[in-house]
Amino acid sequence: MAIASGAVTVQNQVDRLNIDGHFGTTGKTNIQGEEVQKLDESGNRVFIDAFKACGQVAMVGSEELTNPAIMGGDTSAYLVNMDPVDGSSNIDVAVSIGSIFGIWPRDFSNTLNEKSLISKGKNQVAAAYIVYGSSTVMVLASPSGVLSFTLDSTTGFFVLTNPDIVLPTKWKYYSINYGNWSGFSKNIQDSLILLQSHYSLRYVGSLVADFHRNLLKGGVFLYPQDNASPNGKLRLMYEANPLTYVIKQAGGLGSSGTEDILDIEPESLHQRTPLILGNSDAVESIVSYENRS
Ligand code: AFP
Repeated sequence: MAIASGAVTVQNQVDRLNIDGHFGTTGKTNIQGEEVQKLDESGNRVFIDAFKACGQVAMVGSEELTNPAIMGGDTSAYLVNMDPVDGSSNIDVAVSIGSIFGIWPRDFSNTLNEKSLISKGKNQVAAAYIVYGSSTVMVLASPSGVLSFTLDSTTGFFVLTNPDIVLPTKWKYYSINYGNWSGFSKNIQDSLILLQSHYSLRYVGSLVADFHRNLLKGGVFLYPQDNASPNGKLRLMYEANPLTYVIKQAGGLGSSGTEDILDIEPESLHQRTPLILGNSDAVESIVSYENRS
């Protein structure tokens, strides 16, 4: 409910971006070295306040916070890692953006500190994301499956619109930033040549929007390492882990190219990872290409 109410507030901010002049940068740079957009900052605050108010969350790690936000009481049982506004480069140009959340259980036998947030993806108990696009959709994943809600802007409530999301076996899309081609390994280039001869390329530049399309229609998203980003660009704790949790519940896979994303032993809150995410057969074939000698 905290994620849902936060999403309604952020959606209202997105709707009024140009009217209220709430677009552009804050002039600040975050721990990733990226310019912080005004919506990044306000979106972060909205979800931090929503988690504080719900009383169930003990600590939040965020793309927009160098150090985690500690909150909640002695009984607050969950830890959250989030990307409050994903796809910042698309905010000012009215292209779909999103919010991503990974939810881990709190270990009450340990002192609460930043290390508490740095836990393997497979320890998540749930994950969620929001797409602020042609419609506003909230997708929730838990051991009982993946379902989605759509925001009814007349009532301000999220309505259940898909009770059982399962990845279609027949897939048609692949998503990658071809602009990085020259920095890719020969094996990745070869796997892309194979993909381009059978599948359609779709790339929005907002991970959550590219992921959502591929989840519903079938497909694979790739952000492999390249010369510029030898560890990949995307963040393990609040981009790769939550979305890999979702796609696995829906019947797919997420890999770094060498291991399952959810098995990666994390070292830091903002670490990056290469990412291949989508239909299992697509991910397995790209991984086998990538590891050809
Ligand atoms: P943030 O705006 O949250 O940093 O997200 C942008 C992003 O991490 C992800 O949403 C996109 O898939 C990817 O970066 C786009 O990167 P390129 O501009 O290098 O293609």
